[in-house]
Amino acid sequence: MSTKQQGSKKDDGRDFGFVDKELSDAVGRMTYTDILPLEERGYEQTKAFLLKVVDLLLEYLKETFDRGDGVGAEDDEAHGKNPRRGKILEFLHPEQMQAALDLELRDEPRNLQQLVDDCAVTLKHSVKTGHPWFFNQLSCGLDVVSMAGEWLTATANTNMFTYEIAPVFILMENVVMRSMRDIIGSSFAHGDSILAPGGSISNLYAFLAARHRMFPGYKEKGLHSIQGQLVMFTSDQCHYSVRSCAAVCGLGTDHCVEVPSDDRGRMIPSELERLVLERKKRGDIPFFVNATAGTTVLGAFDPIPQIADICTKHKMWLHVDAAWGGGILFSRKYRHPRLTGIERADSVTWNPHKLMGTLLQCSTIHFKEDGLLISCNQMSAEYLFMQDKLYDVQYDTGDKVIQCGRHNDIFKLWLMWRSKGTSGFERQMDRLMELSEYMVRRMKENPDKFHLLLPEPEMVNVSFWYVPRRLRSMAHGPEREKMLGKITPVLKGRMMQAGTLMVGYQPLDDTPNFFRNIISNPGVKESDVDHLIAEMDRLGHDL
Ligand code: HLD
Repeated sequence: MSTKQQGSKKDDGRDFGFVDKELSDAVGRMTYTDILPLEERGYEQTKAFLLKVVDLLLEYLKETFDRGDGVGAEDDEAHGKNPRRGKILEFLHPEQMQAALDLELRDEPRNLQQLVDDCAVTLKHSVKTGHPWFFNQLSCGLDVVSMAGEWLTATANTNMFTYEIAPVFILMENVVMRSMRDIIGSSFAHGDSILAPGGSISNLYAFLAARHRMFPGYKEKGLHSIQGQLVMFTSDQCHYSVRSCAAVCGLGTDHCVEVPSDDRGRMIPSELERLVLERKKRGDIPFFVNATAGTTVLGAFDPIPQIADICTKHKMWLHVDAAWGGGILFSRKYRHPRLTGIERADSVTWNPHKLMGTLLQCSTIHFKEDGLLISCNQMSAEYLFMQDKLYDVQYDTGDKVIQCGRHNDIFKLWLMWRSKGTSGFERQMDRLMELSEYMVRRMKENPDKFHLLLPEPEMVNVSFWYVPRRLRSMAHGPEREKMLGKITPVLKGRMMQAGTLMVGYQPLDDTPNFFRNIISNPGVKESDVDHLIAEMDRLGHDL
């Protein structure tokens, strides 16, 4: 009897990689009741099943680093060339993907061979975000040590809310958070930190702590305890999550004031002060300023020292959203002037899953003042946070946060940091910046084909238009930008169909669509930048 349970034309994943995907017939026919935990004598078949899954993961890893040049995934003598060689993805439209995959849940159990095939099919159709030609997102790359950490985390499968059930991980969290605060600056040494599910929630924690610090009555009494309209300020280039704080926390987005930025995307401090005074004159209460260290599109750094002066003068909380740019703190070469003054902030968001390359997701929020998180968020759930436990309950973190269960996002970062050392992160940041400088240089060498929006980007964001042949002799101006803006998504579509390059694009205010390239994958080399330059031209010259 075949161990395969479905006879339809759906993709069975058998052509994914060259690894032998067949479990023995006996094990392949087994189901979940024959392995751990239900079958306590089922270790051998459990192991056989898991080793097959690990084989598939390693195959995916090989493909992730395969540029099609024989490095990474090997071809197989018996089966020929891997068709996914040098490809980031094989694009299918949602309805094609739907038709290709069997995703339906059934009443009956599926056997272990089917589950192995399910894993193969899933990996086969996934986008290899660790591929060196994937320049699409702020988080690119696949750090192998961090991945090993994630595997361990999944197996240890614990919740981070109490020391009781996560003793080692809680202590690691303390060590890593303290190290990150030390890097922000000595003024943060005695502060507090927590990991959050994403930078947006980290920013929300900053908002909540700031409001609690200034209006401690809000927690019990709510909106009526604040006599006046709270107002927050952020640049017009900030991450949209800052505006979301205003919506979620009852201010309303009208009271999240957008401060104009300069032509490089940096908040203009004199505009901030003007808008603060304007709101004060109306009787409002300006209380929170978000400075962005590394904007999403242009990678701009708001001038923190000047913004900090205004915050001090008007008694406002200063939050620095360094979700993106935080990694640069490691670099003595690039830290200044970009992040100069960050130690004057009251709170800092910093996402290791972006520039530092920790696996998704890993987001942190740091406070200068200790005790605020617990005082702001504590609900004292009696069934979890008993005060008469065997150990010092200060090690329980669950009552500092607005969620209850908290995923273990620390081990993969801790293990990665152990592997590189702090100096390794510094080298990584310097290398990413140097590679971005190389890309800018290469584009400047080809001014007919590439038009840079910023000739000297502050970070690893490189924003540009690709210029096809027919527009190369046209003078650059609003007319040509409009045409390039129409070509950009078409070229992106071609990249995805070819599967050989992924670069993000977007419009920005009145500027039509342009590409935003990100180098945050430490596996990228100069030759990958050269590939990008050549591939864009190959796919786009006739547009
Ligand atoms: O908000 C964003 C978060 C990420 C990320 O965590 O990779 C925006 C982007 O990426 C992005 O690539 O624009």
